[in-house]
Amino acid sequence: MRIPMFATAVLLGVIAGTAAEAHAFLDHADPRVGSTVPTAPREVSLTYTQNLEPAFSGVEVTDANGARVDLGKPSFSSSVMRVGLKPLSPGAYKVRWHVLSVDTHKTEGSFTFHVGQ
Ligand SMILES: [Cu+2]
Repeated sequence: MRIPMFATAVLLGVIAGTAAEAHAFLDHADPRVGSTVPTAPREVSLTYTQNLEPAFSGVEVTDANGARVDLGKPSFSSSVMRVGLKPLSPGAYKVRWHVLSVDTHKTEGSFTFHVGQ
């Protein structure tokens, strides 16, 4: 029985390790990461792999000159963070986010999307 018990312990260790690493990573975004959208989006929606702690999470959207184009305070619903956008002209936009997940781990990242051709 030693081998099966050892195998079980290893398996449990793998499961625990996976849970500890399960921070809130960006699962998907709308507009999608790196995408080009034909018309200006009204908001950026970010969906994470875990529920978020709104008080310690935020997002900024800037244009090619570094000027803010988001409307400020994001809204939250479980694992989703949204922020409204000013009317965007064609061009490149950068989304910078940081979140604190309910497991108290911080993650951050950024990506761009394009409006227009
Ligand atoms: Cu975590």
